[in-house]
Amino acid sequence: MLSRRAVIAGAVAASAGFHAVAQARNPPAGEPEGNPAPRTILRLERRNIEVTGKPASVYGIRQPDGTFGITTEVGKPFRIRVENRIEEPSLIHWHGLTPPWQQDGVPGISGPPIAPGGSAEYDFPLRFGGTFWMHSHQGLQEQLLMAAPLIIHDRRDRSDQQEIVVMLADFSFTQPDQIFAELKKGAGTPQPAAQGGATSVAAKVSMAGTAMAGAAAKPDLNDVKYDAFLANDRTLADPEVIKVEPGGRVLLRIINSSSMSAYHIDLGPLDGELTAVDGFAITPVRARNFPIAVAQRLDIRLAIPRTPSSHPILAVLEGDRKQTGVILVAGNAAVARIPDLAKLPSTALTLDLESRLRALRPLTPRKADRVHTINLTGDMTKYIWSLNNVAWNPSVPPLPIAKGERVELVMVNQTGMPHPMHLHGHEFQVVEIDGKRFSGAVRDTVLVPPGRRVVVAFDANNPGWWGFHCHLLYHLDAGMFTTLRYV
Ligand SMILES: [Cu+2]
Repeated sequence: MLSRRAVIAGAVAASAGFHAVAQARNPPAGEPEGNPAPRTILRLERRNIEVTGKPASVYGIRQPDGTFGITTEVGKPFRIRVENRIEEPSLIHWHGLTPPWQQDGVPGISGPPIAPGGSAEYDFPLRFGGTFWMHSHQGLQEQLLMAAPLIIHDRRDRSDQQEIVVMLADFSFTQPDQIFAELKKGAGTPQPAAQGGATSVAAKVSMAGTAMAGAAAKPDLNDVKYDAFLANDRTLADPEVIKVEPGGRVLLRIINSSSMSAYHIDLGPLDGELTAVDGFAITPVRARNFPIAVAQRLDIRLAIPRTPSSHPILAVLEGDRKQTGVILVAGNAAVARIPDLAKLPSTALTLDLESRLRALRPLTPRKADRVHTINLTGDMTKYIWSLNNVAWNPSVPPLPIAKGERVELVMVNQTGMPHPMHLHGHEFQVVEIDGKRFSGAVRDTVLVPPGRRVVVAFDANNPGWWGFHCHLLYHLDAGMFTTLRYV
């Protein structure tokens, strides 16, 4: 998925900057005797990429042969050793999977982070296939691209289709802790007037929409001003160009690994068939434009025209003209240069598509045994983000639930910003939007726009201590996080 150039640059950086780390080779307790499936090694590394012509030092999650993330099969055990080769503690979360809770990768909840030079081992069954991803849940490492694809093949996959993974990310040359400090410092002050060419951090951090707007007000979007938007590590100035078969079939697996940015996927004149969201099958939806919130995934099938042609697959930032993407080329067609600004600004993401999605395999209909109402709350003037007006700290008690229950989470967004809400360790079904019940998509991350009410249902079938949070990185870090716990 990534360019050979980026892979080579990264490999050079890895060999120059890091020495081999001695690993404990003892099998973890409980590992079966005999001939277990080989363990896949994933290394957390520094690597160098080029963004808008300038070098950037970022993180990566790669196998020893340079493969980003992992592609595996349903039914195989997920047997992984994560080696931490960066200079600070880290821990990787398997976004959307349902491991035993101690292997979920949330520091302070699932377990301690992996120290520099250390490693951790994972071994659990994969219950379902689909498009997933992995990312650091430690500090703000995700902003430095500590993320990778996690693809699980299953019976839905066809041998006659070419699979293309497109990983979207937002990028800043400003360090993440500085971005966060500026968000906190700048919160509540009016947006500075346009300063021609000013590139100070303060100017990059938008103060737009500081009032905690109600449902009717214009939503407050994109509170970090990024330097670039990446698709598979590259911008449209030098995009990844992928050869496809004229007349062939393509499966796009689009992963929004951005820290703060949502997009509209623009297929141009091609009709796409959306077949899964967050890995879970839906009744297919045909369109040329699909919204994707932070942390969500879209599986989109395309039929490539028979004539030689090039097909940009674009992601347009919500409420903005900025765009990124990859180019599919069928036959010997010329590759046109695509500007990194769309002709018109896009709209804010809505729930129009979400309300039309129908799970192919919905939860068994059942009355909820327990309902938790979770108000999405915040104070933009202090850049404090919270759930039920409580900013997360380790003394916050977990939401009580019990094993075997059908649980519903009622999320009511009382802020002026959209929040993509993610539950760990369980897949949920969207069952209600603004009071209207329906059998919506099964997924792991759902967008709750300002003023809206979204209800999800899940079965408490994976006991442990689990995170539930807004997936906007700086909202999460500011406290928009809580936990559920049951035995
Ligand atoms: Cu949020």
